[in-house]
Amino acid sequence: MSDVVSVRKDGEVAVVTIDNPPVNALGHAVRSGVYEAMAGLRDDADVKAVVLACAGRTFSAGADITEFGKPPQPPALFELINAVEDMPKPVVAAMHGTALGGGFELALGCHYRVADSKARVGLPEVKLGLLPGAGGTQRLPRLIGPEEALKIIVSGDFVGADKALKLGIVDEVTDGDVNEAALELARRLAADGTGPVRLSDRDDKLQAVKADDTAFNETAGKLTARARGLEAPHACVEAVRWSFELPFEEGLTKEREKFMELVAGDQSKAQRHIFFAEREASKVSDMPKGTTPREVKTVGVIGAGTMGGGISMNFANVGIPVTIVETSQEALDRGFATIEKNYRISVSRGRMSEEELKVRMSRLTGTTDMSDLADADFIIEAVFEEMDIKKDIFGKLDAIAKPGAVLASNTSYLDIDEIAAATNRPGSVLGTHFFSPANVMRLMEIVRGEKTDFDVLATAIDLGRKIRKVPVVVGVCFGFVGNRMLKARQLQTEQLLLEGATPQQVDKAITDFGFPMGPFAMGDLAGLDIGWRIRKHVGADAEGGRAEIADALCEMGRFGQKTGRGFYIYEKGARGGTPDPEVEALIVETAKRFGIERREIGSEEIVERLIYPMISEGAKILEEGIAQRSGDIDVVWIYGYGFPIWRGGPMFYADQVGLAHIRDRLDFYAEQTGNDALRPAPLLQKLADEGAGFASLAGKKVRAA
Ligand code: T1G
Repeated sequence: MSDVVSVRKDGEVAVVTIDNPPVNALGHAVRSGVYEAMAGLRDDADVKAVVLACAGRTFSAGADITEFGKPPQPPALFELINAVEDMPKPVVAAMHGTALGGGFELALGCHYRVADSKARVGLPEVKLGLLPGAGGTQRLPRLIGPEEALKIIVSGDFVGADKALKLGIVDEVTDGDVNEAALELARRLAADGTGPVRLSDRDDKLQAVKADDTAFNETAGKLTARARGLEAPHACVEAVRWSFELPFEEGLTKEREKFMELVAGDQSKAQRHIFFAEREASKVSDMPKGTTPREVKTVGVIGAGTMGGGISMNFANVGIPVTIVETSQEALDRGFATIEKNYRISVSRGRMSEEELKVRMSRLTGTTDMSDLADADFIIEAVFEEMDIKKDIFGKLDAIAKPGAVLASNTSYLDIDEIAAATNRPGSVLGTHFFSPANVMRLMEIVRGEKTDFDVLATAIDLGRKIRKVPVVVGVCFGFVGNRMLKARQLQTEQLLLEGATPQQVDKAITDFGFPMGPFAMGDLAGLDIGWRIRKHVGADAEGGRAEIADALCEMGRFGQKTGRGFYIYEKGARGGTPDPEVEALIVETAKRFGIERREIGSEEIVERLIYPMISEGAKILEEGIAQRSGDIDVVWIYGYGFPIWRGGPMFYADQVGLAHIRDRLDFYAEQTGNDALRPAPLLQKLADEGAGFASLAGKKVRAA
């Protein structure tokens, strides 16, 4: 046997065990090991039944994603699964942990399935820009019906053991040892002489939808409604349809063809890049091995405003009690009312029970006395973006917080080192930058100060994961990674208005590119007054450069959706804003005042003028070591700003476009606008000249020109 697959006999039952840490991915060695094991057991007359199990923390989590794009090595996963299904004796899958993708498909090739009560199953291939490519789109519909199968395959969501039992995905759920339970079932099957039940032979669950696919089509429409620009969800629907429109073998062949097409496509390459980049982004290259995070049992949050409230919810959601500090009871009441309102929305959508709402609210305690944070393990300040206020708070926290407490600021661009210097424990200070709405957006920029201790960094990363965020470790600079690049984009948005574009043209170009919203609609949603106040406070050139139009609108009290008017007009009950001739007149008049000759501007230029300066800023961020990897920057933009995941993030996208082209276009626009700030960053220039991409920097110390 191979060292990743073993076989042992227990009476008339053989147990085949996969042992390929960390997640029993079905790489070549595993596939050939199981293939050979099954071949040997097939003709072994002493063996009447087989159990297929996995060692370690989980049943197989699927194909080995690192193998994609490399020459295939037989047996292919679908061949292995067909061989398992063809076994002349019953094969029972024993599932624990997360049986996902090809791992779940392997279980579907087995004839019976037993799960432990905490197990989950799923087909998350769609999140990698793929579809289940080893029979899942043909077998699962035969097990639970096409409509239910569609929900699992197109969403990529995991299904818990109880629901899996209800749906008929598993035959048994056990609170005990799943391998024992599977062995028991196998013994019974052997004793009864019960043979294999092959899904490929079943079509009873397909009859209803063959007769009438209306409900199926409705479900498909709902599931793909938000698939903006993504190919895989539609491919999944097509493949599930084959399960009831074609014979099994034909459906399997077409599924395979579609899989091969998707796996070679740009979208899946981008989404697989993000899968690994997301996991890399919280690894700190110089962190000593064995650095252990401090234990966090209680959290303190200072500020119950939009951010403080949203931040607090993340901890209450995962059972960590939070003490929220505000300056007045009235501010606390407002904050708690907002939190409860947010939870009520989840209850009204059936995502949470009334009981759970009460439990989560019970984990939140309000106080106006900061000394109530004396025992908190991790304290997050989420007050106004004013350095003096933050330094004052950190000075007070330093005196109140217990030794070993971590002190974090949610600042979105201020200097963490300056904040840390307001305490006698700079090693315990860092930034935890959440993105609004903080209880929804998954990105968490962890801002590492010059003096931040490694275990403090590890604590913030570990806590970020616990509250289901995507932590990205970044360095100190104005705006860190995300907002610094957003500033580069914002500098161009207003310029484009003065040069000839309208807000709706810019927004449409960006939504067509794949963002959920354009910059002007986003500004109206967040409130134009936020940037306006910052520009007035820190000076236009510091925050986001000149924003004549936005400032003029704010002077007119047009803050955006909250005032009914911003760049657009927001009629009561209307979805989205409508263009406002008044705003266009303001733009024309302002351009005239600046002596700018307006011209027609196409969407291609708009995309280049907004995205390429961001990429150039990203190159500067890499040069300065503010981000460790280009993939970290991609993760920030995917999870913090809605950069279309099927483009892989700004730096991955740049490599797809080609850095030489980006360099040339930036030089062209710098000439055309007379704005040297548009020139390509030295690192971008260097890589372009070498014909390389940002990916070539992987694992290297970044050096500029
Ligand atoms: N292949 C290769 N490496 C994988 C992997 C996989 N499928 N899944 C995880 N890893 C690595 C991961 O990069 C990390 O590495 C380590 O394992 C721990 O993962 C034909 C084609 C299982 C829920 O999409 O969802 O089957 O950083 O940090 O938080 O139809 O991993 O330690 O070096 O995420 O406990 C479909 C992907 C594949 C499942 C565990 N399967 N994995 O989460 O640990 S395509 C998936 C996950 C397929 C077939 C198709 C999660 C997890 P490192 P982790 P975790």
